[in-house]
Amino acid sequence: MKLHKGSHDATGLRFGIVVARFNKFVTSKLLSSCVDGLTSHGVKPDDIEAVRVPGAFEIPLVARTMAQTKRFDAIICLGAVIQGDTPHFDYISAEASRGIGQAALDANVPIIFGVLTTHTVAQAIERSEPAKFDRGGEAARSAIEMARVMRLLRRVEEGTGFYVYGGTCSAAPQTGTVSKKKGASPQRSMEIPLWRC
Ligand code: INI
Repeated sequence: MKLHKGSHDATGLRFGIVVARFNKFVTSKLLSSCVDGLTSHGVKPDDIEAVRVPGAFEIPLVARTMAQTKRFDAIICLGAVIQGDTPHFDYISAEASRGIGQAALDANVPIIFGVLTTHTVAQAIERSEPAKFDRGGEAARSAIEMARVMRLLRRVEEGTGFYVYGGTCSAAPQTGTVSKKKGASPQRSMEIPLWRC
């Protein structure tokens, strides 16, 4: 069986980070452990660009704009929404998660949800701590894996890679046809090996 999946080797990949200033005592830790996570997997510091925004509510627009430039293999969103006495928390966290998901689909680029949504300040702090939950480092690893998966799938579109199926794996490759262009004639399509994994 040959199983292709996104690895954590990040050499040559480029990342954008959008980080909220609100609750900076938490988001600055998310940012530093995220950057550490990227560089420790081989990303060059020059291949990381970070943009600060006022709060989590502003993250989706900036994430989508960065993603649409096509200069990045993935965008990582970092923020901390902490529950208070009013329903404000619900509006901010719902809009941040919905908007970030929508931005990824609109731009067709992986956008990672590294926004903490917690009941207490203590929960937010321990989730940002590299020695505890390390959500910043986790966001970095998710971004690398998604960037690799998307590069792999795009190579399939170009006819130079292998497709990975969900479901049962087959031991031997089967042959499938991949069109180089949408609606291309069979003559302009190419046969490539497909492993059902
Ligand atoms: N922004 C956050 O990132 N986290 C919060 O906990 C938060 N709370 O609780 O209010 C928050 N509010 C600001 C919001 O994201 C916007 O920046 C603001 O409403 C201006 O649009």
